[in-house]
Amino acid sequence: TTSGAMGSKTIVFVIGGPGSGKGTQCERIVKKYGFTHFSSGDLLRAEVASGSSRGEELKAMMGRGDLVPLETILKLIKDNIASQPDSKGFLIDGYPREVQQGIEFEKVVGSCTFVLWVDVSQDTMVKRLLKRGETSGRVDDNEETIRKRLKTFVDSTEPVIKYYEEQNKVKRVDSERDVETVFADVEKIFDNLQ
Ligand code: B4P
Repeated sequence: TTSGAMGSKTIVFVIGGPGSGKGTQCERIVKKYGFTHFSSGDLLRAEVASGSSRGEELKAMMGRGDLVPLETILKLIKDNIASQPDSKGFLIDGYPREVQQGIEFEKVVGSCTFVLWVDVSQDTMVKRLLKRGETSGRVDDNEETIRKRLKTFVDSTEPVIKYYEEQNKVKRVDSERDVETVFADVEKIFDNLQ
């Protein structure tokens, strides 16, 4: 079933905890399958980098490990999707992070084809983020914020997985393993789409 402005285009929501490997897998998917990739975190960091006063507020929220307001992130994603009318499909990475974000997106943009759930233990997430924090310069890759991001994931984003599981739309990959091994499982999912 399709709805909204997108007709029958493939829309994949990529969901996983902080440091689960979503961004990493999305890069590979784009290279192999040619989807258009939007990372909600990258879009927000670009907004922060623009130096607007709005950006300053967003930076503070992200630095606390909080979710930014639904309207802000939905508008960024919607505008970016609208700018790529010829794309064959979209990977929406890091969105929805709360059930309401999913509901609003499907109302105004289009229905999600499936959810790719990049699943990994909390211990592994913390380890990967601390390692990245040594070089990333990200305001949120420090121990205190990482703990808060994990809590936000459990409280707000795990219900998203449940919401789409009830619609039989979730495809899970075990991201505990190295990047190539995880991607081999991702390939099985995307090969079956063609
Ligand atoms: P994001 O930018 O989405 O941050 P993230 O969860 O850390 O994911 P990222 O894609 O960067 O990292 P990945 O797991 O691939 O969000 C940042 C903040 O923005 C949020 O906290 C929130 O404040 C805000 N935000 C974003 N979306 C929002 C929304 N929809 N609504 C409201 N607010 C929103 O990789 C992590 C590390 O692990 C990397 O260093 C990578 O090299 C490594 N790694 C990955 N896979 C690995 C593997 N298999 N083995 C070993 N290492 C691996």
